[in-house]
Amino acid sequence: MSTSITAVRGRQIWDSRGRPTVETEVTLAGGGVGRACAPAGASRGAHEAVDLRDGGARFGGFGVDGAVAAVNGEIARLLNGRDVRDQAALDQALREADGTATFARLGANATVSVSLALLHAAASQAGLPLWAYLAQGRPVRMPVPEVQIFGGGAHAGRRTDVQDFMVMAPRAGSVRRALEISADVYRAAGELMAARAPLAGVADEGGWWPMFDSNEDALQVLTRSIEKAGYRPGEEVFISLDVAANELLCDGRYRLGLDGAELSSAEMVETVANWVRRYPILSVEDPVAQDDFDGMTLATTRFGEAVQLIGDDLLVTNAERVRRAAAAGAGNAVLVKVNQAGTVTAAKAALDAAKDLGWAAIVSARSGETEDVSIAHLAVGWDAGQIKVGSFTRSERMAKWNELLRIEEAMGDDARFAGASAFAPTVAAALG
Ligand code: 2PG
Ligand code: MG
Repeated sequence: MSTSITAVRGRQIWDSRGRPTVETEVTLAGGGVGRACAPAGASRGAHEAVDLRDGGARFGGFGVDGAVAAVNGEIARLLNGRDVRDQAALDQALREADGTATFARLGANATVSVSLALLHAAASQAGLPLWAYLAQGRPVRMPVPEVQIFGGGAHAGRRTDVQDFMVMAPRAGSVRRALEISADVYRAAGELMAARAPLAGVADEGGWWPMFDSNEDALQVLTRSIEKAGYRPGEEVFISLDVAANELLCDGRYRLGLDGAELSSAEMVETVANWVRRYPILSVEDPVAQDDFDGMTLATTRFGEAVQLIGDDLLVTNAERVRRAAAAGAGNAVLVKVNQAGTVTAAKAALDAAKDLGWAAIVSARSGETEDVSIAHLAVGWDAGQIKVGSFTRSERMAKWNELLRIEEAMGDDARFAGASAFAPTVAAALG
């Protein structure tokens, strides 16, 4: 059968932080080939699937010899001869073979590269681009990009407490236009920052390395950057934040080092609520820590009607946690990272759970990335509505933005920008 798996081959390659990562190539009897690379997070939730690292002195402990060996040995034996079209069954076989809840034995870096490579191989054998293979003829929307302008937190030596200062242009009408707008804002932000002090380069995801006196100072400069670029903040361009508040938690308190503040969960929510009131903020990710469902519920009650509230470390791309959060009114959107779930099928389940509940979904890159462009195809083919890739420099980011442009062009007249429809209903209504 042409869709039989004939080879699964893993190798060590290097990611955007110069750390080893796993790449897998899957070959089929019919000649179809799929290849995918594992990304790696820096601000990781305790409940996400875990990478297998060699430890020890070599490569700072980040080696992936064990994960590569798992792909070439146990996983290859498990998958050889099977039908690549049974993604769910193959992902389930990986889960059962691993035997842990977090892929701790085989490594999520091994399983995610395998799972995605299987998907690519199936699309290749079907003669379709991945997004079209996933869409199966259903109409899908082009996702609204979230583009980072300043990178902080764990991605920039904690130079700001908030991790990602991003922009969104949900009224842009196309990915192409949304990216042009983001490029203008990125450039304007660099000019404004250079006027204050020499620029200090870029952070892990390509956003300007932040040099601000407070977290709010960054919000002010970002708002001014939107204006300087010639756009109306809160109308044409909005701010999106990833607070990544899990990284701020210290002895049960949220520590904002830049602001000299130590806050309770309720005070943390109030601080973010004040930012939301004062700045054109449309979306906030992880305003509280990974197990603070109560804080997320409070945030949702305080400002979740008109503002997107995303769970990342809180939900870790886990369908069960999405359902638990929805039942508690804790948020209205899920970040979807395939490597948090460990397989394509588990990640899709989290996205489907969110959609069933009327929540929004954002397919996301990690801070450690490669030239792999799978997420551009997943965001389109799964009709996620939104995508988060990082900033507008560094080719591991640009590769994904550019792939979206190719997909949008290939769709031609059928291309439909998700716009306001990408958000949960109350947020979409507020956007108009
Ligand atoms: C996040 C991601 C991307 P990391 O927190 O959303 O910004 O970061 O991959 O380090 O978890
Ligand atoms: Mg996050």
